[in-house]
Amino acid sequence: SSPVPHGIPVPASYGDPQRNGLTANDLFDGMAEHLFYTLGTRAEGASVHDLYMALSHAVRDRLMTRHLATKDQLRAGSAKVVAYFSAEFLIGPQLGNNLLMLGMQAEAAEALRRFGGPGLDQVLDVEEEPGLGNGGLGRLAACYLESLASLEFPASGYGIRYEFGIFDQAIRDGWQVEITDKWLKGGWPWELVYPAQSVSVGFGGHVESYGDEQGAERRRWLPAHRALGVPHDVPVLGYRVNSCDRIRLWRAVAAESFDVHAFNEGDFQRAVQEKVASETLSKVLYPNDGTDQGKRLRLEQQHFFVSCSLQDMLRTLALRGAPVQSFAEHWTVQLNDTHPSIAVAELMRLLVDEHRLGWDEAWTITTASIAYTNHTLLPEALERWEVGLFGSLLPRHLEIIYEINARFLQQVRLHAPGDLDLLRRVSIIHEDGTKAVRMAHLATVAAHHVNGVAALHSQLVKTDLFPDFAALWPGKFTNVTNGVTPRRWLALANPPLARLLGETLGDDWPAHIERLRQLEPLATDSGFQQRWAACKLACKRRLAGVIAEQSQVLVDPTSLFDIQVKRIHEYKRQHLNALQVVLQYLRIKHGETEGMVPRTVIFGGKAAPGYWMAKLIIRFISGIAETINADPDNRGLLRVAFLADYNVKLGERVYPAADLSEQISTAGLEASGTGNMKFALNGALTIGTLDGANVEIRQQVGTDNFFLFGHTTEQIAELRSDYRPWEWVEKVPLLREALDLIERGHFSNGDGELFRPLVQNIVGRDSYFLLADLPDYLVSQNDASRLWADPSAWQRASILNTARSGYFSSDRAIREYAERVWGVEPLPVAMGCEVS
Ligand code: OX2
Repeated sequence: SSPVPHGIPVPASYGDPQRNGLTANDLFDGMAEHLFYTLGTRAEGASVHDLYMALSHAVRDRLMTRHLATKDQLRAGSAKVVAYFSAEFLIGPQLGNNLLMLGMQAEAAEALRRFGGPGLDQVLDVEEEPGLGNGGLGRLAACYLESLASLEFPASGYGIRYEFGIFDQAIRDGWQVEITDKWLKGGWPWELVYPAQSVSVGFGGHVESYGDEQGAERRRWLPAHRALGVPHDVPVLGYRVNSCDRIRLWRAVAAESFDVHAFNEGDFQRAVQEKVASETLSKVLYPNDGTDQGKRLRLEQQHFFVSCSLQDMLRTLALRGAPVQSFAEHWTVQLNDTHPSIAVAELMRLLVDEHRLGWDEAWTITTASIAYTNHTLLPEALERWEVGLFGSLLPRHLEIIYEINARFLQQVRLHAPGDLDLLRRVSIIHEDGTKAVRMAHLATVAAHHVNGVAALHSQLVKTDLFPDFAALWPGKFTNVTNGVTPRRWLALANPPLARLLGETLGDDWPAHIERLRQLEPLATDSGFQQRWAACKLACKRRLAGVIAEQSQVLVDPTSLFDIQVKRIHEYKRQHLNALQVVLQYLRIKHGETEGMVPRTVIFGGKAAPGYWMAKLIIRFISGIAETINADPDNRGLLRVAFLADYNVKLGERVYPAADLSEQISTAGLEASGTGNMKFALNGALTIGTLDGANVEIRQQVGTDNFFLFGHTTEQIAELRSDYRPWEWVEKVPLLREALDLIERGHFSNGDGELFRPLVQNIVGRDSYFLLADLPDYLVSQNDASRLWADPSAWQRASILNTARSGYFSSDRAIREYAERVWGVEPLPVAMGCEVS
């Protein structure tokens, strides 16, 4: 209950045009006020960063009325709310996006003009991006929250406010160097802190039995220590609507800031130890994309944010005056991979131990509210926690998991009497060798739906990953193909194209992405093709500028921009692309340039710091770039660039500038991909395997507008049993020579050792079937060159790629989740003030 009685007038500025007005005038006044009162500086002499902060605060003010109205409506109502649980939210820069959502880009530019200093682009450029994710999985969570808000679904993201996000990547002497990401150093204006809503989370300790008032035996957990989670909310405004959801990120602080007893005894170090240990929980993001390190701190992080979030959700239930029994009617929880799957045990513990519900009732609530998204089939990514470690950190949760497992296995016994092998395979506890908790099994047993992230992947989840579970519960498994938000990835990232689309489809196209279809008849219109090409060229010029500034490499914006950006992984096969580049280079050296067109091959992506082969691949790309770019024989036919520090901000420069999108993973290994969608949406043609969402992209855009190559998933499976990569070497002209050149140090200033492990990896084992796919890949690359040589045919295909990519909007994906998984309805937010 609030100490301030109801009926007190809201602040004068709530709903006041000064704070909510969307004109350049209002924004200018807001900025002036924030420069003075918030930043304590004067407009004269304000730095670019000061202006960024002032503008951000002024824009944030304009979110606040909507944000509070969204919250008020939620608190008062009974609508089911989506809780999207994710250890990663890769939200990207906020200012430009919020201006777009509010429809105030021009106003912001005008307000800045009145200060007479730097322009909007310069101001947007100083924003530090919160790198609170590794790659696709974290970015997906951000796109989904944006679509949830834009479609007016009540929702909250729940995650961790890492003090240090994904490292910044520098390239030194061709090697990746990791630099600590200090995204908070200049102050980050996009979060709202609510210390009063902090919650306490336990770790370690032991469990004991006791008799409750009714004389029933109960279990209770006595944690050895506790940490506090302080909520930091990032508002997520929907596109031109009042709905302003949030991502609630938890920061860990010590329950007591220091041990007074130790302090009094003069042990100053021990006095602050607890504080340091607690804060470590939200200190840093693990920089592995899709691989699991099995570190204790990682499990602590997972439990920390999940426990905070569930307690927070139960608290809002109480605010609504609803009983805990109705949890599943008020909340639907989506687990973004298994990282938050401890939620199954924690929700059971909260319901059974803290709220004293019976097991069966608690289990009904838990299974009615939790759904699980699988993002990978790679065995190295499937989380398992050694029982010893798990039990020492979360003893009560381990008990609960054993109980869940016992009941589940009994169900299996009834279903398949005597099938001991089945029991062993599906058990939540892995029993061979060191006992471990299989988190994917825990999530699958509890979830009401399990989905993969592309049609092919969801199929493989059923047939390869969880065939036993799929036989037990066929209706549980489903597919929701990933999507990306067309606001950030088209309207914001590609201003020239956004303008053209506005003129062609009407200004509100970003809210109605299916309208892209209306471009189809224009695909052969030569006037439209020319305008289309002009947009692309402008974006390529912009990217060429970034490359020149970053690496002093000059690239020709009229050449074919052939781009592969994503985390560096052997299964994603950046080294296949690099090998192809070396072969093109040899063709040039041999004067066999027939059919070649001027190309700029661009790479970007981070390697996990402990992933040695991925780092060597970066070194290899740097090596070929250096050698090839310096070779005068090129005559402008081939340039190679490695873009350092690939992140959301750079992505906004990259996708719009691409002609050709490299999606070349070994079939069956990339669950979906989302970069592939961003490229196609921006009119790039894909060269790709039948993997992940590539399959659906090809179906949507048309097989003629997609360069397909490579073995299928089934063919790869067949090859696997008897694969001798060295036998494939002779099938490719120039390949022997290329491999020799690489080994002899042609791309490493004569160092004949450096790339030997890479060559041996490929020729010796080739676990990712580069050589088996190489011949076909080269054919497809030639097809791409041939089409490029016919500009009108290329433009047509490019336009059709955009026209037919509306399916890959995260709006479509979110509607599918809402209908088929969550059972939630939009809830438009009513508000006094108008949205433009
Ligand atoms: C990624 C997948 O590798 C990628 O294919 C997918 O598009 C993305 O998730 C979003 O669904 N960590 N990252 C992923 O999976 C895991 C695990």
